[in-house]
Amino acid sequence: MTGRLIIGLMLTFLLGPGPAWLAPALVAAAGPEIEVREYKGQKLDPFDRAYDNSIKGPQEVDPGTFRLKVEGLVDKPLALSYEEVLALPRQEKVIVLHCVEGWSEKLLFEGVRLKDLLDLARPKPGAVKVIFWAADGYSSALPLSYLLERGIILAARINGLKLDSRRGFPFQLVAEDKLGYKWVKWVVRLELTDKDYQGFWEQRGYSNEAPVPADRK
Ligand SMILES: Nc1nc2c(c(=O)[nH]1)N[C@H]1C(S)=C(S)[C@@H](COP(=O)(O)O)O[C@H]1N2
Ligand SMILES: [Mo]
Repeated sequence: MTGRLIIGLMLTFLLGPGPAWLAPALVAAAGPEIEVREYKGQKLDPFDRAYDNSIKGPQEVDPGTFRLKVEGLVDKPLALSYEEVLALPRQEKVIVLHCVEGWSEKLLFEGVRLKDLLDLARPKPGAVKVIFWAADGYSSALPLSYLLERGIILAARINGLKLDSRRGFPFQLVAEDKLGYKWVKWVVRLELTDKDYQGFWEQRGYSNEAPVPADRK
């Protein structure tokens, strides 16, 4: 941030104010990203917060070497770079995450549809579940039909800002209508299977269906 500011000031000094057409490009290259806190009249919760309940804390995923793998019961296993994933059509939606601990947060998520991603991998007829594996060893599974029919997305941005090591870079699953423990962060691998699968919290007694209770909606 300070570095960008100094570079910006140096450019201004060296190049002068420059032609008007250059200004937006320089702003785009050097300017800080602005967080969206209100979307279509809805107030959003903040991107940054001190609270963290993840099993191993923040994770550093190297954007250079990272590949999102899609494996298991698929005709065409995938290993896509961050840019390749984001070349798919983008979608944004405001959704509330409800954790079993009792708190909730309303955020603007932007990402790609699981349907578009899975169309590339072509699930085999027997595939019924997708296990989401994360960089911290966490995992959770959801029915393939739910992911496809509900238009579920894998988010790369929250409130207009790119996910970071705390928020779940590169991707967080936006498991609408499901409790927070289904919203896998730091997603690095999808595994399609014909079996039932219990994730990290599910193995410890939490419901595999994980519906958001009606009184919390
Ligand atoms: N990889 C990973 N994903 C995870 C977790 C975790 O520990 N590791 N915790 C889950 C739980 S219990 C909740 S409530 C949400 C919190 O998501 P948030 O940080 O976006 O609020 O992340 C979920 N995804
Ligand atoms: Mo949670």
